[in-house]
Amino acid sequence: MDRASLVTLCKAAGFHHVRLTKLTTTPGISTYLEWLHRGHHSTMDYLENNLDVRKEPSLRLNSAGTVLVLGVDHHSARPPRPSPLSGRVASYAWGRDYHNLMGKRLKRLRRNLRENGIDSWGGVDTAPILERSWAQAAGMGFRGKNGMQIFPARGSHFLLAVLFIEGDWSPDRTLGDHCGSCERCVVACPTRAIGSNGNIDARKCISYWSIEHKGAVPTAIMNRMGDWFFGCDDCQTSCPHNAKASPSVEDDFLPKNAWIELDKLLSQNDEEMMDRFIGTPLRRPKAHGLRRNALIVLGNSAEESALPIIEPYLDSSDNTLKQTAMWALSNLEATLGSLDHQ
Ligand code: B12
Repeated sequence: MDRASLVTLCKAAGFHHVRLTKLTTTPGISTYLEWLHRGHHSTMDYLENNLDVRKEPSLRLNSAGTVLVLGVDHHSARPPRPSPLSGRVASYAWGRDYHNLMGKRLKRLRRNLRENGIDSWGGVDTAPILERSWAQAAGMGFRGKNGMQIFPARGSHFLLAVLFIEGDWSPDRTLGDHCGSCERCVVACPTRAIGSNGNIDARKCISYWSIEHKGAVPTAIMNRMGDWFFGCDDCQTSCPHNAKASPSVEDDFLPKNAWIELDKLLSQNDEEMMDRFIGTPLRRPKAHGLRRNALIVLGNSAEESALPIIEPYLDSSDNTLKQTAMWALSNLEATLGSLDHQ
């Protein structure tokens, strides 16, 4: 198969961006190991698994010669806040879960490649693959100071999948730095999670605490979460390359869950909550994590009407929810008190 036909096959499978690079030892693996060594992955222990494959993907497919880096745009404009008691959701999670969406496309692509005699191995997000390292090597954007892969003047609102395939094709060009002296993301990060070289300390990242972490969130983080209910996009919305991002063509990424009305959410039982978010990333923290996040946002809301929604959780038999409610109530009362004195 020639290169153009390969790219056409990827696009026909539903990937908007396709880049190729040669398979080598994973570039950036030492950065990754150092990140783990410093404990920056926090409780995400699964990131320590299969380090041999992360370093040498050829261990899974020793006949592979090329890395296909695939991207799907998910951007659309944020709709207005529906009510004062609403929590903000990171844009990648506004619609359908990208693991399902891109996973299906990957399956289709792999089947088509196999029909052409090309074997492959890869994944979306969860496989032991350093996706941004390969994206950086293949020129699927450049690595920004916020750690995101960013297309110059087109932005970072795209999600990645990586496929290791048999055969050799000419590689795409790696992109150089387009951040220059700009540090808007570093300044915009509410918790100072962005270190040098775009390394994110997950122990400070709101995305980690609101999506991945189970249990109580430290007070210092809750104080800074503002209205972020699920994930955080501050390091992306502050980036000038995202200023003119064009909307995704995917109906599945339309902003269905850009805001969650927290009073309505907390009136639902766990089962209703989970049913409501079937097929979306919002199920990841489970009902317990969503309740915790809702209480945090209400505690930061400066809205008196949030008080009676928080109060019942002061008697919760669940320690995390009880502690979070105690913080939320005292934070909210302090804010309302200081507003009264203005
Ligand atoms: C764990 C994880 C998280 C963690 C940790 C984030 C982090 N920065 O590491 C948490 C939960 C905090 C998180 C948050 C988010 N995530 Co996340 N996450 C991942 C995951 C599963 C692994 C990332 C990882 O390995 N981190 C470790 C660090 C060290 O690696 P890295 O930042 O990817 O950098 C690599 C390269 O850039 C390179 N490198 C870095 N510096 C240097 C320097 C040199 C000299 C060289 C040679 C190489 C090099 O080496 C690094 C290691 O491979 C990937 C999917 C995957 N399998 O890769 C998604 C992924 C990175 N996440 C993604 C997204 C969308 C997000 C969020 C935007 C979600 C949100 N809105 O809340 C935020 C963004 C936070 C941020 N600014 O990075 C996308 C990013 C797409 C893109 N365009 O870049 C990915 C790729 C998922 C996907 N399949 O699309 N995430």
